[in-house]
Amino acid sequence: MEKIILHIDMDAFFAQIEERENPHFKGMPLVVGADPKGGKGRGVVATANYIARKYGIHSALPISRAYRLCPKAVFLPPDHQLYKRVSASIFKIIEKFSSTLESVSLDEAYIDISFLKNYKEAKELAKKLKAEIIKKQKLTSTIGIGPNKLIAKLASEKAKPDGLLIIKSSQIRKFLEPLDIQDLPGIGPKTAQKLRVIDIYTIKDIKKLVKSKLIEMFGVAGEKIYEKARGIDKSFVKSYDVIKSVGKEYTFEKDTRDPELIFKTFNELIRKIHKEILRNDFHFRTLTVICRFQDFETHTKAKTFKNSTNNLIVLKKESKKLLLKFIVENPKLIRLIGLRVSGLIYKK
Ligand code: TTP
Ligand code: MG
Repeated sequence: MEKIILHIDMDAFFAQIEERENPHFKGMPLVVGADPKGGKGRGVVATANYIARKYGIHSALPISRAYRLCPKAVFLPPDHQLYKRVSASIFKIIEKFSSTLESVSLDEAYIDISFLKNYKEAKELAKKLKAEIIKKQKLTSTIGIGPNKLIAKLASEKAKPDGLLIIKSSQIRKFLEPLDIQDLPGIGPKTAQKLRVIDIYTIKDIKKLVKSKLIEMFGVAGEKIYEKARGIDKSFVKSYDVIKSVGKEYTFEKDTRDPELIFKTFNELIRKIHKEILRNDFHFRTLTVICRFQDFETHTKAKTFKNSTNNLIVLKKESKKLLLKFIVENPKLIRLIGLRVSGLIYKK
């Protein structure tokens, strides 16, 4: 089945945080990085806000060049501790929208949202995610959505700043073809130069080259370029808890509060997870119940045992207790339920 992948990247991350912390800088060109020392400074630009970018200032540019391009800009040293704290808060928000999350950097992540039924729902989720980051952190982000990581990332790059762009499978060709070769991840300046020499400038041009030609030019990387130019990317969203836990989720056909249906489904999840635990000779210490409500709000409840276990009766009893709490505490309709066991120990 086709996947739905979401890529999120904060806009001008360090600079935007500095603007938030120092509102009097709003509307001015702002550069975060090394001290320009009146044009004599060494070191580089970490990032610049979008106003400063209009002067040609961007990440990794020597700070002395940035100073020459716009001497009146506000130049600030980076406050990494602050950015890390903000990043952690943002990831806490993102996590609530999908348990399959891969963090790429402080301000960038992929989440797998294939549990949604269609792109309309994906758009809704993306809007909520953006809105929650604005509400809780007063920061704008950009989201790209597509059938794989490559397309999701390229979509968000295209939509920056404060954007949301969805590229469905049927739109990939039209979206990719006009892009510059260097827009394609994996094509750096050197690869691009070799391609330009043979009059290849756009992704559409790349498609004129047969696979063997690309392999001849770039080795294994050539094959990847061939695939990417066609929007093909088979890589997974590498959730860090994938191996450390066993989990299953189920999205109901229709949001529900029918206890019979909910518990019947839950029993099924328990049975599947238990089977997987036994098959892998795992014992677990923590179990987590996940409940997503009709408005996508996702909550988890967890219980950690003193000793690890693989006992079905314990799993059933304790996880159902947690699920029951959700139902009692919250009157909203339920969209998805999930169960995960973690703190796994291999015991034969
Ligand atoms: P990016 O997401 O690449 O850039 P950005 O968030 O500033 O701008 P946008 O996404 O809107 O294009 O990087 C995130 C942060 O990482 C950035 O704010 C600063 C830091 N960074 C560096 O310190 N050096 C670099 O060369 C890059 C690219 C980023
Ligand atoms: Mg960013």
